[in-house]
Amino acid sequence: MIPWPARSRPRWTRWAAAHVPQRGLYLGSTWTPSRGFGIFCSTAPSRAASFATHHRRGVGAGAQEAGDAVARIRNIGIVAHIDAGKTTTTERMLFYSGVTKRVGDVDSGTTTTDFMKEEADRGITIQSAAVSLQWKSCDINLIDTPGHVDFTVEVERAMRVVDGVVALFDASAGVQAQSYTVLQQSRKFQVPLLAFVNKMDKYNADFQMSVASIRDKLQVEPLLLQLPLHGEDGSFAGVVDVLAQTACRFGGQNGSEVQRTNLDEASGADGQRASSPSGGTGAVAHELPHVVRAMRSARHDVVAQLTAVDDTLSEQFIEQLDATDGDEAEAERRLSTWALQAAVRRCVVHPPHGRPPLLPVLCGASRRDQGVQPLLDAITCYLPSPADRHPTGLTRDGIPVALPPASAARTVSTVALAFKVTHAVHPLKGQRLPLVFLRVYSGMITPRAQLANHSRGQTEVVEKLYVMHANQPVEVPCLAAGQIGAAFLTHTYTGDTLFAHPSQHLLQAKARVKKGEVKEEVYTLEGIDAPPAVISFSIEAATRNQVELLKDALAELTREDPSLRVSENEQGTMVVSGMGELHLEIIMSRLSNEYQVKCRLLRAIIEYRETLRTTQAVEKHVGFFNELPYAECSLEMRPLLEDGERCGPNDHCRFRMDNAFVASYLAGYQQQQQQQQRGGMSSGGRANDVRNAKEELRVISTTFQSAVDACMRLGPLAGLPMHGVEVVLTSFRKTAGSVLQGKSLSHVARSVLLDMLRATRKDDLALLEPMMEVEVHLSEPTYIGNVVSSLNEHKALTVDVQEDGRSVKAIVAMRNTLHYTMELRKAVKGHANLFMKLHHYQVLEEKTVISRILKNLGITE
Ligand SMILES: Nc1nc2c(ncn2[C@@H]2O[C@H](COP(=O)(O)OP(=O)(O)OP(=O)(O)O)[C@@H](O)[C@H]2O)c(=O)[nH]1
Ligand SMILES: [Mg+2]
Repeated sequence: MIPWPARSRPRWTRWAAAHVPQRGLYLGSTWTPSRGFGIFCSTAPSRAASFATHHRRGVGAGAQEAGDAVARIRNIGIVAHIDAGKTTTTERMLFYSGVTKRVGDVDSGTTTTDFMKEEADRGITIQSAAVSLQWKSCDINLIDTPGHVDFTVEVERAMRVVDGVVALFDASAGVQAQSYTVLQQSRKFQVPLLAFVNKMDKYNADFQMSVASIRDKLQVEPLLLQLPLHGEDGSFAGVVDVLAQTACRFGGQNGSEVQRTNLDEASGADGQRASSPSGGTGAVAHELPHVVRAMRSARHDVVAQLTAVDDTLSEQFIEQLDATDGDEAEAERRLSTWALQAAVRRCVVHPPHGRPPLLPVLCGASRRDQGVQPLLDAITCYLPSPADRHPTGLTRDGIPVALPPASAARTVSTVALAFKVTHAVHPLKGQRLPLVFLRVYSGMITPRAQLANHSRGQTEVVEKLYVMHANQPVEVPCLAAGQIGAAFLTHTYTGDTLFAHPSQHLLQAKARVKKGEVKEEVYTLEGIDAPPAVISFSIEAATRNQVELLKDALAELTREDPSLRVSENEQGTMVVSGMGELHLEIIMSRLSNEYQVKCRLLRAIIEYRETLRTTQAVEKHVGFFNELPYAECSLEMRPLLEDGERCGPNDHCRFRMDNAFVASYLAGYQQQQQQQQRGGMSSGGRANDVRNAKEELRVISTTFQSAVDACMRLGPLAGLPMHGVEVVLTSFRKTAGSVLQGKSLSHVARSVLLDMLRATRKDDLALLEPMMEVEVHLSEPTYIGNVVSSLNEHKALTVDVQEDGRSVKAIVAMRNTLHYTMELRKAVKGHANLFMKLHHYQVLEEKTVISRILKNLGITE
């Protein structure tokens, strides 16, 4: 649920079209729980007024205006490793664009986007939060995401709906573990990127090292659009804009005044002299010649990188070469800032094929109010609008199809994706209801619209529409293509697609088929995947009265957070599974603070598994149905263990048919039919026979696969789920009837599999334990020894200190990682970040541990 802070009660703002520009008055109406609706006016273009103007562009606007409005939208995500400064940068963006009147601070818990109590208390982001601002005639919708690995689903769903990403890096650390992960997520959705090397003010900041690590670790070609500018004492003093050939310094209240010095004209052709200010306030006496030289060299590199991939810029460069009699330096100088910026935009929005993508790199220090305005300029200038993106949809058969370009025209079908759910008190109904965040891809959603949820086969009626400003909803008259907003919806979950078709015209998209392109109906958009949980605990309500409250609260929380799972085991104990200790710690805190539920986590549940050590076979087993022999089959159960001791996390139990068996089954079918033909019986043709045989094989395969799924849930050794087993069908023959029936065959498949499992000797089985990959990153490398010894104390299987000397990777049994986060923090005095994920399952050999597990499961040897 959205935890409304005590100091700012929910204020639902409803905007009438009431902007009176001549007199500078902005009118609106608000709803507060205590006072109801009221009209107010302001002399400043407040945040809500700007929303109103922005959203009015969609309503009743002509096609041209609506198209322009889409082109002016920038839906942007800010991603990075934990603590890189995403929230601090967002806070500066809100301030410079006039949305906030003061700059909030992460360390004192006063930022706009970290509004949850848990976020303010810990100084970290837990949930992604959306804010909107206007910058240079663009409407920027910004999603500030968390950097901690436990909240990775928040990044995943933000990446799914944004059109561009700003990736932040800590200038003293370069690419860190989670920066790599979040960038992989953005690549998955092919979202164009900008890089911002933050914290340039730190004593150990190293711009060149950061750029090198971006190049090496992310396999991109950095495009240095800025260089850091240092003061006489060596401290960070601003940025050099390589394309515009200016030096930018930031002064005034919180760096809100940008002073630009032209480096090109004033420095003269020899690059020796100083410069005079151009634009901005405050004059800068001179720039050092080495700054000018560095800028020229960087500009030369940028031109070379861009002309290598962009034909338009190459042509412009050749024209300049002709005009300057082949003087390359002069031709480069004559390329306008605008031409270079346009080329950067083309390369970012449509990355060149067959070579590493170009990644524009900017730098700054948000906490020192340096470099954020140029970053906003770069967002508007280089990142795509919804009109530049070509999202894909899926047909009813799951075939990917390209959606038509984003259009808000009334004749176009409306399609939107629900990417996040929170709970809030409905302003009119007074009840807590799911508030669903939507990204509109096509058409327009208006109040009272009826939307079909194809993902769930339900229909929803939208009442009112909102744009969220962190935890403050602002009512808007519509949500048009390209926009991000929210509505109270009952049946919609994260990842669901909502549709409305004008006059029953289905949304058509182009699908590529062998003979060209055909129009296909778009049925859903691609959903949002939740990562598998890595840690489970049993949870118990403090009193009997609290049990139902706990269940209801967990139901709400799982709806909000798809990476949280709640289940009940065979003993009726409730089990919560999540992405790590911090994730579950936050859930417990929310249960107590938001839901006032008293409960506690009991034991950690280690997800042990069972597996097979040696191949088991059954020959010509006759399966019965209704006491009559139905089919005769031969099966093998084969272990998927590597080196007899480990298997991957995705080596789930599976079924397949032996290739030789499939070939002989098809051949046998044909032979049988030929014999029947010779005996004078009609078979309907050879092609038909093969089709029937293939259909039978399909039925056999799906039936055996579901039998494997069902039978392997309880292993024969300790009743634990089985993992890493492959069941192979080596022969099959029907002994009764002519048509294979799924139900009868399923009975046979299950009984033969259960017989095989029961007959397996204990020595041929083993317990598997989950092994975690633990990654520790240190901000202070002196603690590396403490980390290595603490990992060894926790019986790590392997410990590798990484090349950078400040991170360690280790493989540790999950049972030894419980509470490790807290212990590690103490050992290194808070200078470490720890990330864990399931690495593999390992055969458990320690007799004492095995007997303890069996005892805990109520099995005595
Ligand atoms: N020295 C320095 N510190 C900074 C800068 N930007 C942010 N910080 C500090 O870095 C810490 C983390 O900042 P956040 O803005 O919370 O970082 P984040 O990336 O949002 O962190 P998560 O959301 O928790 O992943 C805070 O203590 C900030 O004050 C900067 O430019 N220079
Ligand atoms: Mg943050």
